[in-house]
Amino acid sequence: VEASIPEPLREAWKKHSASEFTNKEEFEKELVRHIETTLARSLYNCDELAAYSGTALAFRDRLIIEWNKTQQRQTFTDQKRVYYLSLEFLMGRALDNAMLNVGLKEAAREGLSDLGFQIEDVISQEHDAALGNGGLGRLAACFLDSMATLNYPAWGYGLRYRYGIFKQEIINGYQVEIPDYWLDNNPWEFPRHDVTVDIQFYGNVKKYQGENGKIAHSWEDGEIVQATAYDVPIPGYGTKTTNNLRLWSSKASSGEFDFQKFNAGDYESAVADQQNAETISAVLYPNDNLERGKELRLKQQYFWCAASLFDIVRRFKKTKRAWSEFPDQIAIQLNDTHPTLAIVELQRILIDKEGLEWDEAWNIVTKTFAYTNHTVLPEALEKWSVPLMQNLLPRHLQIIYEINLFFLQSVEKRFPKDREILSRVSIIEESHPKMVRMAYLAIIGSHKVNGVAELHSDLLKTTLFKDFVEIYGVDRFMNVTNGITPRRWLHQANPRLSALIAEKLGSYEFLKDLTLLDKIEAFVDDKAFRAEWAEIKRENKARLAKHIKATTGFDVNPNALFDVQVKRIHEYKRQQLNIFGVIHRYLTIKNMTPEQKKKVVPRVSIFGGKAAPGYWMAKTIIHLINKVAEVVNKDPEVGDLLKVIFIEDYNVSKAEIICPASDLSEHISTAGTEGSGTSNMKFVLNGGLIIGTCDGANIEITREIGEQNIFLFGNLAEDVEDLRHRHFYGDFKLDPQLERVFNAIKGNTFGDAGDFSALTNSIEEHGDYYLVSDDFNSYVTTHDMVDEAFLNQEEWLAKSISSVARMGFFSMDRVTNEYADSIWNVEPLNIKEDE
Ligand code: F55
Repeated sequence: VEASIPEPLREAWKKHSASEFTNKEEFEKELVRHIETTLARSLYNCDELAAYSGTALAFRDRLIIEWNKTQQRQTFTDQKRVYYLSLEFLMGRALDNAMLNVGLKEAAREGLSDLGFQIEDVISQEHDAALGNGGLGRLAACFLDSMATLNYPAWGYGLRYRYGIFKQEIINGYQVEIPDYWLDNNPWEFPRHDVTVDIQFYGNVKKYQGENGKIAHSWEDGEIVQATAYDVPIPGYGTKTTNNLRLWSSKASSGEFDFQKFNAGDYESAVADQQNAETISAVLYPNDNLERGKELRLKQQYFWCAASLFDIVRRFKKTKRAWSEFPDQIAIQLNDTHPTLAIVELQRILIDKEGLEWDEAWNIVTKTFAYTNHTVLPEALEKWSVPLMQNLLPRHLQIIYEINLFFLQSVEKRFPKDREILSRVSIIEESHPKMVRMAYLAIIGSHKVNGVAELHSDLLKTTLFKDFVEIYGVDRFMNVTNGITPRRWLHQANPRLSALIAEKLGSYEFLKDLTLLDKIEAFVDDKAFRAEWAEIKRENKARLAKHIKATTGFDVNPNALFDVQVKRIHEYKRQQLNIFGVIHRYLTIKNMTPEQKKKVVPRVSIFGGKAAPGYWMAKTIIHLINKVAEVVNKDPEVGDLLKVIFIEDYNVSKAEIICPASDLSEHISTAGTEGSGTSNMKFVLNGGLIIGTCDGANIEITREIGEQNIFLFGNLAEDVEDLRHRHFYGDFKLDPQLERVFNAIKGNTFGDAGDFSALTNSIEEHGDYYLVSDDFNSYVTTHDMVDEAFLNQEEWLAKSISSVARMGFFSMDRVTNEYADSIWNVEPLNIKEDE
């Protein structure tokens, strides 16, 4: 408040307030100004990178102006805000998105062209912001886009990793990981060196007599690490709302601690402390759906939760409201269990720092938080060892025990005869060492828990969280099926398709209300429309073919059926099923007469995705794909009939090229294992058909687009347990067609069979946990039906068009409104145009 300019001086101030460029001429002026001053370059040394930086700076100025206004407006109206806590934000590139959102991409295209640059080349200079692993991180990014577009007052909170997800190179068929240092020259972040929080670790807890004679606790000594805020503006599409993403960076606290060391001449040890502190925000853990219980990961979680909570509470306290109003002003969404310590931290602040009674504080906490679960895989459920937590966060562990005590007492009261239930639902698992079950803590500390697709949410209620449904009632548990932002995943990735749709519908309004897409179904028989639709797909395939040629050296035929599986490599996602299917196809072609070959539909099987660096089976799958590619792609007997491509370093910007270019994409997880999947939605929205299991959101996609428009196969979730059980008791017979595939592998067709024995053994010898053999026949038969369908291009086109028409449900805007209405209870902040 002291920093505010006094009222009488504000006129002078306002006269010079920054203004925004609104057309090509003004854009060019800003661009040249930034290149010549901010970047200290000139027309004699302006390369594409400088053109990118200049363009980004010009658009950044526009975002900053609206960002400041949005934040002022949100502070002034002081209505309820949402805070989205996520350890991952998989943002991808920002410039193209910013240009489209403010509606000045065409002005920039022409301006850049006047000055000697092609906008596409300029855009592609930008380094992806890859602060995430996969679907969970990308969902967080889609949330930010929708929350801004729908004018919700919302902030994201995350960590500012120095290294995002590693870059993947394929060398001799193996994945090699390269660190992703992405921060140099990032114009999209703003350091807030005045917004810092001291975060405590280790130390011990002292009990003392409070003022009123009550026992109180204080957490003393230990180490202090400083959190510094870095803010990133998040523009909405076609709105002035520009929200904030706040990322925390760690460094040694500039307190007395290291000061003493410096004075004592212990320079080296002071620097070591410095580096130690910086390590906290150094690197994103590259595991998806696997939690490994590392101390540094727990430090990251607490560092980020504590900094964010301090910030949120500080902002709330400025309003001078009563504590009881906290949940009316603030909703906090937990993206998985990674931020669960925020629940404990808020309880600690309220009782230890603010002097509230336990019950009053706990009531506030549970009304504030809600938790989203993304997986039922047991290896992905977070558990932290009690000794580890005792050492790092002694006061938090006490509070967790206290939460557990009150919880178990209430359970005991309600189920007095059930002795078993207490150990089943206890936050503390009685193992050696004891473990804190973070998902249970998250449920107990939240008022709403949601899964991310119908089947997934049902499985949560009937298996993983069954006891909690009994305890709290079914109303605490709900489903919100995931979605995607149509801005990035249709308009930005596939501008021609977006333009064609806009032409038919009369405007781009569908980008704000995706259900309007249903109006294009009327054109499904329109010849010119169909031809245009087909031509756009062809062009997008040609663009991908060009990328494949440039990066792998392989030529692929754009008229072939492009069959794509791009996602993190995981046994449950079953890329092994896909590559075995490819080998099956290869062997089948090799056995054909020339006459038979003429009837084969040419295919390009395209794979992409990263394996967690320590996940050997996933790395073996990548290796096999690359070895199969080597053999198949140079086999003259096969020629154009089959090509196998592994696209290196799959990320958000590559997805923007790949999604619009698929004819068919694969979403083939073992039934019951994929929470939702979101790339399935991206592919269908871009006019691709999909082959998939009855899993995750595939089920709802089928319901929306119709069974005739999707290729479903495989066993159902309800039969999985029984099949696994039977395998375990020796009732297993390898599918005969899969046996032929395995024989080829074992005969060294794709190099040393020993390299792949872990993979074949997992199926033949170790119970085929993911049911690859059980689903194989159904899988290859369904692929035959795909070929058959592709032969009838007119039918295929009709499927493509009517599927897109029915995808409105999967807009992230629908998702965001559902969270807002049924979990957060927040309203949009509507802004007038002239404000
Ligand atoms: C990352 C770290 C840990 Cl410790 C655990 C999980 C992850 C992770 O990346 N999970 C993830 O991406 N989950 C996915 O979330 C998507 C969005 O809800 C779902 O669509 C997808 O099914 C699910 O696997």
